[in-house]
Amino acid sequence: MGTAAQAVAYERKGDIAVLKAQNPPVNALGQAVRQGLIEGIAKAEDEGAKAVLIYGDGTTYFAGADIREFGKPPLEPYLPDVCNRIEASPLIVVSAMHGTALGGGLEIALSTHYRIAVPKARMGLPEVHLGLIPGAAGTQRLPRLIGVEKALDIMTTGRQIGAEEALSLGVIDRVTEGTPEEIGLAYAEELIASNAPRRPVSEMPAPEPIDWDATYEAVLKRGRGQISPAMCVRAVQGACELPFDEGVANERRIFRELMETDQRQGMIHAFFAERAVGKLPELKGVEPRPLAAIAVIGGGTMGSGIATSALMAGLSVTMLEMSPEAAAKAKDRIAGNLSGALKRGKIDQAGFDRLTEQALTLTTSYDDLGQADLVIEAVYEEMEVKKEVFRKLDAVAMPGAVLATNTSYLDVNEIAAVTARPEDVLGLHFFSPAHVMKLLEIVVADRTAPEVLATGFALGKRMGKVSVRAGVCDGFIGNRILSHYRSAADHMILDGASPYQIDAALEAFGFAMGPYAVADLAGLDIGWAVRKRRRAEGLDPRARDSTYADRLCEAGHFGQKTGKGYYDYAAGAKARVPNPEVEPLIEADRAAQGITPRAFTDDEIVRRYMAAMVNEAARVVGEGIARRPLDVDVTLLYGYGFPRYRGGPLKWADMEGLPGLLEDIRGYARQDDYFWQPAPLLEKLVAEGKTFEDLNKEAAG
Ligand code: T1G
Repeated sequence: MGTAAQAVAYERKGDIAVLKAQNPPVNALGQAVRQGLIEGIAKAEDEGAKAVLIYGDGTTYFAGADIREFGKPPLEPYLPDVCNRIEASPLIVVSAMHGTALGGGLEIALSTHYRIAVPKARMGLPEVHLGLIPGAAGTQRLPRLIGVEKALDIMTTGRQIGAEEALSLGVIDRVTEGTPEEIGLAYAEELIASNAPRRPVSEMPAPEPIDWDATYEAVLKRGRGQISPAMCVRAVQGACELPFDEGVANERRIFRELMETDQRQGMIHAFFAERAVGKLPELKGVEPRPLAAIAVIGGGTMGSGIATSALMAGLSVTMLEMSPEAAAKAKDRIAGNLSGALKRGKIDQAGFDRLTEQALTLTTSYDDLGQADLVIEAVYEEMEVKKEVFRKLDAVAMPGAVLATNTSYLDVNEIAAVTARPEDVLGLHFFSPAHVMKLLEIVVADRTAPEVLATGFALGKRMGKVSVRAGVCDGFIGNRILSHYRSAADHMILDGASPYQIDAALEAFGFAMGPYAVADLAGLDIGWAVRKRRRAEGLDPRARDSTYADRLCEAGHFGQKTGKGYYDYAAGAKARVPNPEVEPLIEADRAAQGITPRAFTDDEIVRRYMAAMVNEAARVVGEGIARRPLDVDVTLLYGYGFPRYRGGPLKWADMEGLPGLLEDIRGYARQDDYFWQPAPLLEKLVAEGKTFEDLNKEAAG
């Protein structure tokens, strides 16, 4: 980052001293930037300037404290002191904001006396997404500016607000077109000319109090175990009940406590992991192929979702269905998806019309796929059906077109082998609903060319996905691990636990939904088909099997879509009413297997469930199906509802301690040495005293 003077350039423009942050890529408030601001303010005062303008060079105003400094000894000047120094200046200090003024960035702006932004600027206090709270008096200044309720909404959700919303809330004073420097200088000159007063926010009256305990409890419940949003309430309470400086000290105490938590470690890990996951050595210097027009084969739920996501990413889409009627149904599904996006404000009416009328083409002929840069098949999940599609594709797709299968577990090598261009084939495993779920597993077959992999990542980026490279195996990364930890749960049911206790225990651990509620949502017939396939392929005689779930499906109970599954949905999904038919089926299964049920504690349920997840994840990394442990973490965070504040299963395992987990697994193996074989990688790490994070660091080089 260089010296303070390099990090914050100082320039006089008449009576105005301009402090321009120069710390690419996001003007993070690293030590040199903080020092540069302090020195710049002092210099402006010494030189007798009448106003100071602060803005960011490049793409954005300050995007926050430098997250890379977290967990290391803090360096002076501390950000709260920088804010106080700016605010205390006798000069008028103006912020001109563009890009994303986030966290400490917005806190710097709140310590200036006037704030102007370009229309596309966004801002917020996203510290809760890092397991923290604002730590540079944001919890003290923002409520003074806009009131407690609105300030808490911004802080506890960590959401970004646009310039217009910020203006209407009172966070900023002006929204003006132009460059930050232009609009900032003009505003500063106007303020000087009108002899405008300084406006230190800290000197504004303390905001009106609210019912702090009720608000704290409500926010804590909404956090599903994450604590920092609720701690924002206590910091803001200090803004109402304490003098400013004591309120800042209270905020700092809470901030420092949170800095030491596993939740902060987990969430910072998630932040960097979701950025590292797209950085693969084999992609370095590899140019993706052009991506303007894609085709989707199959307009069912998945195909329509994929088409919707591509349309919203600005790609033109040709949707192939088997008949005009099916094509029309696909168009209705896509229009339905897009009207949801319209309602959520993701697109406007003009965008909706353009996407449905111009960007989308329907066809029933493979001949119309000859211009597509990339084709994704999303047809019935049956190998022969997919092979037939790829034989036809091979005959019509233009040379260099990327041919992708959306299969969720079938062998991509086998599909590629029916074409004369296996190097152009890869898997693009979207998650349903494909236009909403961010996870995309990019499955690399043996012959997939590097630029085809790069094209998969480029498509994922265009669609706003978090893409993870996966090797070919049954279930790739996520579904393979899911299948294993679901089996651990099923085994616990056979041995005495109930699906309802398991769901409750895992929701207390932080999952949005327990495995049986998830199964009801996805459809029990999916798992039923997998179990039948696996039995047909031949189950290892040592593998534990169960029949209660099959009996439930045979009774026509597929979960939410049939009104009953593990739960009875007559009273609605949120009611979580157990289906009384389930327990007798479980008891019959136990009796048939001669099992005497025993009690499970919630802790044991979580421990076994997580041990199975970590053990299979270690296998998936050890076999190279996932490149690094962080790839598994990102997959489980973005596709399987793993609680973000725990960082992902392998980050959680590191923080829990690998030796203890391995000891548990070895203990479970004494009861079932088939299911609970310790993963070789886990044994190796424990033997070498290493962690999964060490592997991530080794992979980063
Ligand atoms: N510190 C350090 N590095 C950061 C960073 C930050 N705050 N923000 C981004 N980066 C890196 C990122 O790792 C990536 O690095 C590169 O910049 C581009 O990021 C006291 C304590 C700003 C919206 O939480 O939300 O202030 O991979 O790929 O998609 O109260 O980055 O290139 O090596 O995400 O254009 C609060 C976090 C901090 C903002 C830009 N601020 N950043 O998105 O680029 S806590 C945040 C973002 C705080 C105070 C508290 C996004 C972005 P590399 P990118 P992008």
